[in-house]
Formats: sequence, structure tokens, C-alpha cells
Amino acid sequence: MNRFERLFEELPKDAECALITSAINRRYFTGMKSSDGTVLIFRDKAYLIIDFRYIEKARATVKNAEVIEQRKLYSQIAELLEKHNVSSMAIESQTMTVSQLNMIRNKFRNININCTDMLSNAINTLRCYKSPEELECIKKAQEIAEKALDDILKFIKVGVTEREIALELNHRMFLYGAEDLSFETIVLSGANTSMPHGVPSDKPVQDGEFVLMDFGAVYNGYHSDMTRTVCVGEPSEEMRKVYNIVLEAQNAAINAAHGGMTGTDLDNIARSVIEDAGYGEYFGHSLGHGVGLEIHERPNAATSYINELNTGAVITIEPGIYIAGKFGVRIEDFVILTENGCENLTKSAKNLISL
Ligand SMILES: [Mn+2]
Repeated sequence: MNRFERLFEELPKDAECALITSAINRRYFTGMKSSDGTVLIFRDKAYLIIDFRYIEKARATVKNAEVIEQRKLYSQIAELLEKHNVSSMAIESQTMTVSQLNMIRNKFRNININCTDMLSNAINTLRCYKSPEELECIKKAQEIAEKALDDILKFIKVGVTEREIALELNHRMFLYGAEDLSFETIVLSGANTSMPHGVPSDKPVQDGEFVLMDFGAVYNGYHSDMTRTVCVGEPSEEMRKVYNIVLEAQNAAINAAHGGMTGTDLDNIARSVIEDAGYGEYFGHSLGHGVGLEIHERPNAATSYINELNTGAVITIEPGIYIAGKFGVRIEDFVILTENGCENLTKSAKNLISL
């Protein structure tokens, strides 16, 4: 079954037509990256309407949809709706702007526009199940990030700034084949490491400090995500203790993770290790999130995610302890959930290393 057919499996029986306007889902369904374009999906056929800038590439690469050059978009959509004799169309409620919706309602007055979360939810569900081809891209993205990390461990030393480390890490990821960064690389040192999503500064690394790096590469649209915390010189007793609690929490979650458990349960496995060690109040974020065409997608390993984490989902496992004004530790791997366990896609070492 192709992705268009799978989409209709997820939609109610009476759904006739889906209008895809978001760049991410346009890429998900057609395999092609573009800044603009519209995918119109009927039960028996799909179309990609795309403008001159992308038409040559689209005609050469998009095989699962009829490619139409965009002239007058709304008239072209109207023609197709009439040709396929449909009276309703679902839109992506979670990404379409109110302005776009007003336009659509105005242009298609005799079509029932379904602007509930139905379509967005159905696509999010499809994207929770990674195909072998998608997994290959995710693994490649991770290999790129790990190769860059190997280089960067030789680059980090006393006197080098957070920004310099971040720039070098980014440069290495691009050099090894990244199409983009998964997000703005986080490199923090010393007391700055207590801010989970801090921004790299011109602060130089000093002896005896942690350096926390959270980063990822994009390969063929697919993201990777990892965090490592290393020490420059010798860590204090407290730093060593906290690091080992975070690592223990992460290992407990990785060992317990499997398809079919809830996000709440998985989060709780790591959280209880940290709570039992007396650091519960210093772990203020969720354990993890899904990763794929977006850096944060479903499903979530979070207290609030009472739904099941499906077999075939790719999720991060990233517990942390952050002590304001002192230091923070986060260790992040990402895994694919299987029926009986999980496969860890992150291979980099996790023992506390002193550079
Ligand atoms: Mn993450």
C-alpha cells in the first residue's frame, strides 16, 4: 500500500478528498522538497500542483502523483474536484493559516470543507510508523552527527568558546553530508549547562567544566537528535554523581522501552530513577519525543502522553538533571521501538569522559 492508500485507511469511510498544503507533508507524500505546492488526494488518484520553479524536478522524480504545472491554483483545484465529483475536502487544520482557510472557503463555496483535526491527525498517525526507507535516512542522519562528534571531541579544550564548538560541529555535519541541521545546535559549558535549551555564547570552556552538546543532522528530510555531556579535565564528586544518575535513568528507560507501552509509563521509568536519587525537581522536561521529517513529532515519551507508543516509532530518550547556577547533565539517544524492546540508533559512547 502506498502512502495515499494508507491515508484513506486512517480517514473515515466517507472522506473523499484531502488537500495537503504544508511543506513537510507535501514532502512526506511526494518525496520532493519544495517551498510551495499543493497535493490533492482522491481515493483513486493524487495530484501535485507545483509552479515553474519546481516543475522539471517534479516531473522527473514524483511518480505516485500526476504532476500539474500551477497556473491558476484555485481554478485548477476546482476543476479536479469537479472531475472527481466530490462534495467535501479535508484540510490540514494544524498547519493551514486562518487566512488560507478563509480563501479556501471563499473559493469553494459548494464544497464542504472539513477543517477539524481529522486530516492532520491521520497524517501524524501514519508518520508514527517509520518504513525501512525512512529508517535508512534516519540512521544515515545519525551517522553524520556521530562522525562530527568524534571530530569535535578532539577540538574541545580549555579556552575554546561554546560558539566555536557549535560552529565546528555544524561545519563537520555539513561536511559529512548533512542537508541541514536538525535545529540550532546547543553547546553549553560550566554553569550554562543548567539551561536545557540555552544558546551558545562566547564563554570559553574552563578546566573542570561540563560541556553539553545537543545536535542533529538532516538527511533526505529525516532528522537525528542526540545529546552528550562531557567533562574538560576532572569532574567534581557531585558532577560525577549526577552524571551517573542521569545515565542510570536513561539506561533504565532504554532497557524497558518497547512498542505498546504508554508514553506516561516510559517517562516514568526514567523519572522514578531520578526522583529516587533525590533530584526529581531538577528534571523539568519530558523524557522524549518522536523524530522523523520533523525534529519533534508524535509520539511523545511524556507524562501527558497517555496513548501507546507504537511499534515502529522512533523516539528520543533524554533524561536530564539541571541545577541552576551550578551545572546540568543531559544524555540523549534515540531508538526505534520494536515489539519486544528497542533498537538504539545512537552508537556514541556514554561513559563519563574527561577531555
Ligand atoms: Mn531531543
